Amino acid sequence: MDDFTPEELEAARIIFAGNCDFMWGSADLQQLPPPDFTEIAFAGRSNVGKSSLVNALTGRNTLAKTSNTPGRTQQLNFFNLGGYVYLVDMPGYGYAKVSKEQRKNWDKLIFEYLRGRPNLKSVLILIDSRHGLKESDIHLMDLLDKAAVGYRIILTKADKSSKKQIEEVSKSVMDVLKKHPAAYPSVFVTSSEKSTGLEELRAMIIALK
Ligand SMILES: Nc1nc2c(ncn2[C@@H]2O[C@H](COP(=O)(O)OP(=O)(O)O)[C@@H](O)[C@H]2O)c(=O)[nH]1
Ligand SMILES: [Mg+2]
Repeated sequence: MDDFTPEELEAARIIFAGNCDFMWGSADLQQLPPPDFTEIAFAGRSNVGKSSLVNALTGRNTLAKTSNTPGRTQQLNFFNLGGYVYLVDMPGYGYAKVSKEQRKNWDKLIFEYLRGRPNLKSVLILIDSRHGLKESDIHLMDLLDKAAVGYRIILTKADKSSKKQIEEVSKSVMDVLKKHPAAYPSVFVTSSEKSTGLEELRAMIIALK
C-alpha cells in the first residue's frame, strides 16, 4: 500500500465527507457528462463490491445501488465528488447469466468509454480477496493496456478472507501486474464492511487528481 502523511489523509477525509451527488447514468456514449473533472472509474466483476466501495468511501449507504443479484448495474454511473472528481461506478462483467449479445454490448460500451475519455485518470479494478484474478479481469487489463489508461488493483471484502489468503492473492496479482505495462505495481486491500483501507484509498484518489 502507498504511504500518506497525516495531512494528506485528513485533506482526503474532508473532501470525501463533503458533497457527493449522483450526476448521471449513461447507457451509451452519446450521453456522458462533459469531461470537466478528473475521473476515477471503479471496475470489476459483478458482485465484487464496486457500488459498496463507492458508498463506503463517501460514507453514504445508498448513493450507489448495491445488490445481491449480480449483473444489475448496466450503465456507467457518475458521481460528482465535491466538484473535484467524478467517481464512476461501472457495470460489472464476468456474470455467466448474460447473453452473448449483452456481453458484446458491454465490451463495446466499456472499450469505447475507456479509449475516448480524456479526463479518465485511472481505473480501479476491484478483485475479490477470496478469489483473485479471473480471466475477465485479465481481459479488462489487456483493454486498458491497449487504451494506455493506467489502472490499479483493489482487493475487496478483506473481512471475508484470512491474512494468509490475502497475502497469497496479493502475491499472485503482483506477478501478473509485472507483465502489464499500464498497471501500477501495487495492491490495495479494502473492506467496505469493516472500513479497512478506506482512508488510504481516499488519499490515493485525491493524489491521482
Ligand atoms: N462481507 C463483505 N461484503 C461485501 C463487501 N462489499 C460488498 N459486499 C457485498 O457484496 C455484494 C455485492 O456488492 P455490490 O457493491 O452491489 O457489488 P457490485 O456488483 O460490484 O457493485 C453485496 O451483497 C454487498 O453487501 C465487503 O467489504 N465485505
Ligand atoms: Mg454495482
